[in-house]
Order: sequence, then structure tokens, then C-alpha cells
Amino acid sequence: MSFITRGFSGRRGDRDPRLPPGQTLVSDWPVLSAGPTPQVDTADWEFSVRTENGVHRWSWDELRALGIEDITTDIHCVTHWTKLEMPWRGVSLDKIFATVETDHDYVMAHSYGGYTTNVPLEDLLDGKSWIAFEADGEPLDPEHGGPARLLVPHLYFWKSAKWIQGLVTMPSDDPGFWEQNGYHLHGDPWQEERYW
Ligand SMILES: Nc1nc2c(c(=O)[nH]1)N[C@H]1C(S)=C(S)[C@@H](COP(=O)(O)O)O[C@H]1N2
Ligand SMILES: [Mo]
Repeated sequence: MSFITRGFSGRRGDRDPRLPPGQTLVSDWPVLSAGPTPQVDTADWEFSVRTENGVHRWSWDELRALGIEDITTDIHCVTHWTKLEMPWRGVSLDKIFATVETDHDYVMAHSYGGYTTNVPLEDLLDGKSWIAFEADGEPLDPEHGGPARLLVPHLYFWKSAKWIQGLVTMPSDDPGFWEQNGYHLHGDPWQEERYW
């Protein structure tokens, strides 16, 4: 009896503290897409932010000229996989919002292909999110959201909209695609905000 108890608590003690509750480590990188992979050429690519005050637009080169950062972060999918210490490169949303004025507290992220997801603006600022275009030292594969995706690693990975096209600010926290289908409005993996 005591042998079993020790063995069990020993395994629990070995659990990686970077692993949120209910998550398991993976070393590969699963692909999860609700629809087909859109083909987006960087020559035609445009990123926009629309607020109650107007629209801001960036071409591929203009966005990258805002300043590219190296990021190393863990990612957590609501389907229970976590990938640790992934290297990414991208432009911080702080750089993008430096010239944007809004009184709205929420944004809807819109992707090429029609996917949407809602995020509070405060979860995108202060070094918490990026428009990412490289992962694992390579340009993002189209199936992983290339040429560019939103990266909000402190929330479940469904918030990291692949093939990002733009953000629209909102006065209220309206649900996006998965949120309308039962996923949590916020999605903090440490609070296990999976469904609602
Ligand atoms: N445009 C778009 N972005 C998306 C999705 C999607 O279906 N379409 N799926 C989300 C979900 S549920 C997850 S877990 C991650 C998966 O990203 P990956 O395929 O690169 O692992 O992308 C998120 N972003
Ligand atoms: Mo997901």
C-alpha cells in the first residue's frame, strides 16, 4: 500500500511545472484547422486594424519594418497538447497599436478564409502577442498559418488565428468562431478555461 502511494506521488512530483492542468507534452506539432488552408501570397498580403476611428493598413514589408522579435514560448492547445519552448519570430502587437487609438476593450481577429476569434485588447498588449511569420527557424508552413498568424501563447492556441488578415476593435466581448461553438470566451490554460 505505502509502496503504491510513494510511486504515485513520485510521478506527480515529476510533472513539468510548465505544463498547465490537464495538458500532455508533445514533441511534434499537430495541425488543427477548421477548414481548407488558404493560399496567401505575401505580395498581396495586407494586415489591417479597424477601430471606431478608422482603418490602419500594413503591407508585408511595412509590417516587418515595425521591428522583428525573437520569441521563445510554450503553446497550449485546448485538445490537451502542450509544446514547450518553441522559437518564433514576429512583430509585437505593441508596435502595431503604437499608432492606433481606440476606446474599445476587445478585438475580433479575422483570418483569410473566414476564421474569427475574440480577445480582450489587454491580452494582446504589453509583450503578450505577436504577428508571427517564422517558427522553428523556418517561414511558417501554410498549414500552420503561413505567411503570418496571430500568436497569443498565454491563451489556448485557438486564439492564435492562422492566416491573420486583421483585427477589428469592439466595445463588447463578442464570440468568434469556436467561442460561438462552446469554447470559452477567454481561454486561459492555467485556469482551464476550455468550454462554457
Ligand atoms: N484561421 C484559423 N486559425 C486557427 C484555426 C483555424 O481553424 N483557422 N484553428 C485554431 C486552433 S483550434 C488551434 S489548436 C491552432 C492550431 O494551430 P496549428 O495547426 O499550427 O497547430 O490554430 C488555431 N487557429
Ligand atoms: Mo485547438
